[in-house]
Amino acid sequence: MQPVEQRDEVEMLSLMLLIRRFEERASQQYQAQKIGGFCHLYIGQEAVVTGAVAAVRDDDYIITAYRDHAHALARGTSANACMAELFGKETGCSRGLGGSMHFFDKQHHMYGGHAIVAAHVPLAVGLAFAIKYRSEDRVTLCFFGDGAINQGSFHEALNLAALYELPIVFICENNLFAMGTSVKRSTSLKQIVDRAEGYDIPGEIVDGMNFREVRDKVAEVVDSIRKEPHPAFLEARTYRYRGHSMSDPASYRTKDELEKYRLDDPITRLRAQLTREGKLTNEQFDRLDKQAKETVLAAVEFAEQSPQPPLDKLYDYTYADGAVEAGVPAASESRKAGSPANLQESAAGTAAATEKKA
Ligand SMILES: Cc1ncc(C[n+]2csc(CCOP(=O)(O)OP(=O)(O)O)c2C)c(N)n1
Ligand SMILES: [Mg+2]
Repeated sequence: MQPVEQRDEVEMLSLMLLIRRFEERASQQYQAQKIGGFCHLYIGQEAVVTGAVAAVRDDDYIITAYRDHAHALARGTSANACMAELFGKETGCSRGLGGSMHFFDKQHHMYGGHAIVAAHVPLAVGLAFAIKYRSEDRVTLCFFGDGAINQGSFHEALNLAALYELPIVFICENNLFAMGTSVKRSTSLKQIVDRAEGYDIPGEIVDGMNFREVRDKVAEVVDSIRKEPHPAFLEARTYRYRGHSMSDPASYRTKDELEKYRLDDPITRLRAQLTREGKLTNEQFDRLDKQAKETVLAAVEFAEQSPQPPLDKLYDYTYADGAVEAGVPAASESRKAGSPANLQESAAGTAAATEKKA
């Protein structure tokens, strides 16, 4: 990708289209039972990650929660590798072992894909700590939902980031709901951004449906962090058009509310801005959309044709190298372990290893 200043807005619009079409197709493939496990769609929120990624360098770190397809695509992970991961295939970005919630792409500095709400926020702080420790001028972008801000790990992480003045931007994607719970019912604050104040972290609200506003604000904050490392907090106000996951009919909100946000669609908005300014024609837009759809269809074909991970890889990456010496059964041993008794033994081994370390 190009450096920030030259990153073309038409290119970013086509990235938003790719994300939108990818997820629409993923939804269809999920319903056709080609995709197992959970699947959370990002449709409606595209301007947040696209705007943020447009404002950073390729070697900056990003990390997010389980609504992660868009974050990987925005970072440059191919649609093929993303779709194959959804299909649980060996060619997927997590070798088919992670699935929808655990996209990972070290090459593009995308550090997940994390299913436990707010559990990745301390990891993000670890990434930012590594940057400072190595005296680099990178920045970590940590995305999370409104549901994360009341978790203990979130508070611990913000405290450390502030105390150590770490180069990190906390980006809360406030889509108004955590599963079916409205943020008004879960959070005592008038506005989420006020969370940052308690830790003396500068915070601002951005319109998460507006690509340009997100990009410009992230660029401004990142520029200041590169000059002098410090944490910053952005509350991006956005909306997910679909339910929490594929199995959620989203009956806790009204059609009118959904319609209001659809009228403010981030893709339509950037398209209108570019068209007004004479930078995009309708024919060009249609071509970009067609390309996005073709890329995604090719990704489905790629995922279909790709092999399953071999069975003997099932337990790989479960334990760190060296865990066996510490008392955890070897992958090859645990592979043999089918019975509950053996599984109990494994658990005992893990407990023994933990005890030894403590
Ligand atoms: C620690 C923990 N508690 C509960 C859950 C179940 N859970 C999964 S998603 C979710 C809602 C999170 O909402 P939010 O952070 O706003 O993200 P969004 O889904 O809106 O993107 C919950 C409670 C979980 N995964 N982890
Ligand atoms: Mg939410």
